[in-house]
Amino acid sequence: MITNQSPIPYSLPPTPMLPARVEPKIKFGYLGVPYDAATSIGNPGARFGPAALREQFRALLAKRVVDGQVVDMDRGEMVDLSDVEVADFGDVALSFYDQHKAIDQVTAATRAIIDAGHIPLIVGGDHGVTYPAFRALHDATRGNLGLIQLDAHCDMLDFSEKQGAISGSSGMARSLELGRLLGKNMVQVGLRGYATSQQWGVGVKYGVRRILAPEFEEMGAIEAAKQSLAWARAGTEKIYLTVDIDALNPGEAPGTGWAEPGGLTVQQLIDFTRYLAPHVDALDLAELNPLFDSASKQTTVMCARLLFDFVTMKARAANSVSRKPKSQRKK
Ligand SMILES: [Mn+2]
Repeated sequence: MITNQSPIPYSLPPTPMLPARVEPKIKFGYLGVPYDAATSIGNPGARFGPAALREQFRALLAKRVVDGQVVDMDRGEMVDLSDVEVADFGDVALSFYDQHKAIDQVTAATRAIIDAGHIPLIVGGDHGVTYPAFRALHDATRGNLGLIQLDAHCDMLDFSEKQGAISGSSGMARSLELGRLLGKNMVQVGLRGYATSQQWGVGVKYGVRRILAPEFEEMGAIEAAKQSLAWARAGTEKIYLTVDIDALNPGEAPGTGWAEPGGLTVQQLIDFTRYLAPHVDALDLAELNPLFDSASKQTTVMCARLLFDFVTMKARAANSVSRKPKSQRKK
């Protein structure tokens, strides 16, 4: 007889990555989703992303934050992180034999982070992570939601014999079917190369907004971020941001599942994310693949920077709203 042991879907209580020095005002929750069974058509290895990024992110926080303070050199400004907590919720204990069970586990674990009052930082794994994590935010919210997706690809596969209906290629189609993500509040940024007419057509059918990679280049990162935010926030309660590493030029970010030619620069991604961060309620990073990263781990280090930016920009926005009069802010 097989004993049906219920898996532990996440680590509670979480362990601190950046402990708050006073009562925390903003809390972030790092959750790994070490799953890449849904990308069997690309490079395998995204399952090692959460552990690799955890190590880099933890080290970066430990090295650069002293006494709760860090200097944001992109702005030449001190950022007070003394009331900011970054907690590690561990990795989801995933089912590897039942994909539906696995995505339910990701939704439950993400929901636990939201319910604990932490802003989810969900780290894949393949891009199949977005649908179950976004579903947790959808379940926890009453109104409409916005979704901004940085990606080379649409991820709007309806069904295929190879990938079924749930995979790293179908997350955006499934998210649109949830009901309170309207096409006009979904923004796909960085699409390029070639897609099937089926996947392109899903976006057209729902009226999804798109900033294609050449358009992004033409607009610049800040204008693209402003436009994305305007679309995603119109009539919505919360905004979810998903970053597929293959949005970037693979020359700058080789550690990913599919080296799609062309793409955003790392600087553009940083500028885009920093602009949006104060308005984003949940973030996922997907398709970081340490097996294909360079010897210097440049893609993993870049992802740690992105998480750090997300934390400092949100902390800065929260503190400047509640503490500093406008006249004291640096122009
Ligand atoms: Mn993707």
